[in-house]
Amino acid sequence: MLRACLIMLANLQRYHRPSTLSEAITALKQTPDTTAVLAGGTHLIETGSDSITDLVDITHLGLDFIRRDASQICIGATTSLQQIIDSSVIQQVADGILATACRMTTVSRMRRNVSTIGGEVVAAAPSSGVTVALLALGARLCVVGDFEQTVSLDTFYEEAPQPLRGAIITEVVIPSPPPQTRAAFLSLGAIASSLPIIHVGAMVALQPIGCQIARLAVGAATRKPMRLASAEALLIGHKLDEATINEAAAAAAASIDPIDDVRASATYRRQMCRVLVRRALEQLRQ
Ligand SMILES: Cc1cc2nc3c(=O)[nH]c(=O)nc-3n(C[C@H](O)[C@H](O)[C@@H](O)COP(=O)(O)OP(=O)(O)OC[C@H]3O[C@@H](n4cnc5c(N)ncnc54)[C@H](O)[C@@H]3O)c2cc1C
Repeated sequence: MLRACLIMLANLQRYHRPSTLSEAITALKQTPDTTAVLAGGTHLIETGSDSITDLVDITHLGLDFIRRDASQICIGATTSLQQIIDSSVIQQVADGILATACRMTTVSRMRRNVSTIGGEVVAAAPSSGVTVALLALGARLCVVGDFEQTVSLDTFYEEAPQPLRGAIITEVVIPSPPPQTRAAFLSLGAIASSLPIIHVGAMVALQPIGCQIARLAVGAATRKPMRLASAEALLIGHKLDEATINEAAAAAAASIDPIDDVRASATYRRQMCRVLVRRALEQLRQ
């Protein structure tokens, strides 16, 4: 992949291979406008930007790990999608929706062996189900640059312009879901191997009195992956009965500004948002 990157980036002048995080940050800050982080490199070779003069390879920094403690699961930024699928820790968290999303994001095992969770989050390709599952899981990012900070993934996508110049995502952190948590990830494409028309991720913590936590997210149908806040608000404190589910699904569909392209019209995507949110919530109440 490195060789492909070196060929595809026409104006590349320097390749940095730091062995510590602080060396990587220093290299990034020298020319922040024209330096890119190299993780799996699959997005970089696809986009092949002429403006990139420097690559900072972060694959030797020990950032490929999955750790769980009582309150959270930490996934290092260079952990590959296949490592996530194979992790028994990830399979046990929230009905394994992150592993499902990694599997459904691409049928190519070769790409899953190379693509990293950090690259997936930053590239935020419309086809990525990983970002949608992470939003439903309430993920946060550890970002290290001039200083270290934690950013929620929804804030990361809401903020523009891209806040990552001169900084590196080191970890994706998923809060441990409370007991009685159920989650679902649904995806719709013309055929299984084609680019998706819409992804929906849902997570609820169900109590006898109703939903204590409710997170819904959508991707592929919208320009950026996003939470469905108005639909979530309708679920909090309510049981997942037919009326609540239908109301939340309608609110979800009304709240998005769908893409209109060759794969599906905006009208169809809005309708499918309603259908997939309803199906996801029906799945969670069973
Ligand atoms: C043939 C092909 C098929 C593809 N198919 C799909 C698909 O089906 N679904 C899909 O979702 N995507 C697809 N992609 C896009 C791409 O693979 C993904 O967006 C993603 O997995 C990139 O991860 P990476 O580790 O390879 O990232 P890179 O290419 O290494 O990086 C992606 C971007 O993120 C930045 N970056 C990476 N890691 C960090 C970090 N830790 N901190 C800060 N910045 C960082 C890089 O500088 C770059 O701008 C495809 C790409 C190709 C080439």
